[in-house]
Amino acid sequence: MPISTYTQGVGDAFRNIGDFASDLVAPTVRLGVTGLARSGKTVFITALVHNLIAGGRLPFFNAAAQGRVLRAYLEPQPDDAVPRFAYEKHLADLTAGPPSWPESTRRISQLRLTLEYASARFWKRQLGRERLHIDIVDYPGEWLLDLPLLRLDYAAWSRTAIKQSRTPARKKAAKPWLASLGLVDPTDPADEALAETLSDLFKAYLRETRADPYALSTLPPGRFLMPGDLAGSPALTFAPLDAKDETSFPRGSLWTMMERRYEAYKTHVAQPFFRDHFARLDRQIVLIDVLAALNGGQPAVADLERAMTEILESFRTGANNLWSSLFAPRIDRIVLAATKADHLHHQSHDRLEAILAKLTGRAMARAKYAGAEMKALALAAVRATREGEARRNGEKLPCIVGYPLPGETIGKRTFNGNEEFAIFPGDLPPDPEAALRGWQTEEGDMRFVRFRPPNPVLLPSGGFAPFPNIRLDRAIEALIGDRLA
Ligand SMILES: Nc1nc2c(ncn2[C@@H]2O[C@H](COP(=O)(O)OP(=O)(O)OP(=O)(O)O)[C@@H](O)[C@H]2O)c(=O)[nH]1
Ligand SMILES: [Mg+2]
Repeated sequence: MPISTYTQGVGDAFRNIGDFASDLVAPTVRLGVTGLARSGKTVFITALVHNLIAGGRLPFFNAAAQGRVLRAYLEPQPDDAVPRFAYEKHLADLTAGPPSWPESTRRISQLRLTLEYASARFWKRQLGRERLHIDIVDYPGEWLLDLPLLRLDYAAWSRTAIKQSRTPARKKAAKPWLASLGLVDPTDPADEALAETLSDLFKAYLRETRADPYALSTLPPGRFLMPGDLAGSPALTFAPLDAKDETSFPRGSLWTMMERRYEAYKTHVAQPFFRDHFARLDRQIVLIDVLAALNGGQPAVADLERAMTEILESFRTGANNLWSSLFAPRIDRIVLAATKADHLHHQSHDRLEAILAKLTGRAMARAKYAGAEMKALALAAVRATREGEARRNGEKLPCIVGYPLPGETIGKRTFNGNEEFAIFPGDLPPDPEAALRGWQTEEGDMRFVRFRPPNPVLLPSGGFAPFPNIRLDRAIEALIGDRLA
């Protein structure tokens, strides 16, 4: 028997054992995808999964570039109590005619993607193809803001929340809530209707600061704007009260009622999330809409920095107190990604990364200290624009071309969603510091136009071509590349 056939046979025997063995012990990596509302979580997960299943070109994802990813497919997820990420529905939206962005999602969801791959190591490869389960968990970044609450009692939280609402950036939005708060005596008897009114006014204030023209990031409690399935429950119907100089409150008072609900929120809402989901993550990507904040001007940027510092604080592992050892995740790699980079010409992508690094610099240094590896990058999970050159006043200028969403306006022009249009996005400044102080183009304030997703490309083999993207492969490599070695 020629030697090659012989070794082939041995290889096959090993391969069978290998397949069998990996069925029993296929390793799992739990990948958290988070970010504040509208930061791009749903689009990112859909594009990532579709690119892997459809075999997209991912030159900076080593395993794919080396042809070692043999197959990618979805499998039923192991956690029966968590809603499944509606991959098929989101994909259908993105590939419809005309394509549209998926709907906003308000709660946690999960999806299991399995990769079959060949190891990069020769001897491991002889044992046959390997399997890796990737459990992708999509959850609102707002929920991470609750971690500090676990350490605050109701009185301390009330003081902080009232102080924050009086800062210049928030004062105006908080006015109606603060006005009613001023009329309330917390020693008065508990009153359900009053609790509801105060809670609604407080939530309205938080909501307003998220919208234009404030574009501020949000404050805890995280479920006030992202209630998941808990909207309307007593654990979500409370608000801060002004204790003034009181330190003790009679039983049955408004204060004790609010305090009890605040504690219920911590015990029954916040803690289970950290224990059952957050603490089990291995890898994490945090998506950040840096461009929206730059668009909102200096106060929006400063506030995003605050929110990101608080969110990233949750990832500090190893700090030695009981609280952190209970809830600290075992995350050892974190990717921070500025999304929607397709709103910029490629010359500015590195600049966007530099701005993100600056914005999250302090928080990153602390997390590094705690042992997690961190990387900042700019990406577009679904690239809605292409680059072009346009002539203006006889000068050739780099521009981006796409289909503005119906209702978007530029000057006097309103778009219907079916016209391609070229815009000059303007360059980000080379000095990230300057961008954080407030970014202006030569034409004055930068204002982004939102584009619809690109036209889907149907493949002869059926199915759709993977979405064009910017640096999605680098994000995948940074998140799981080492697990496919
Ligand atoms: N141009 C462009 N727009 C994007 C991209 N990703 C997201 N967007 C835009 O951002 C919006 C929000 O994206 P989603 O993926 O739904 O964001 P999310 O974080 O899941 O939002 P919620 O579910 O509301 O928390 C989309 O509707 C798009 O308008 C991208 O890669 N390119
Ligand atoms: Mg979503």
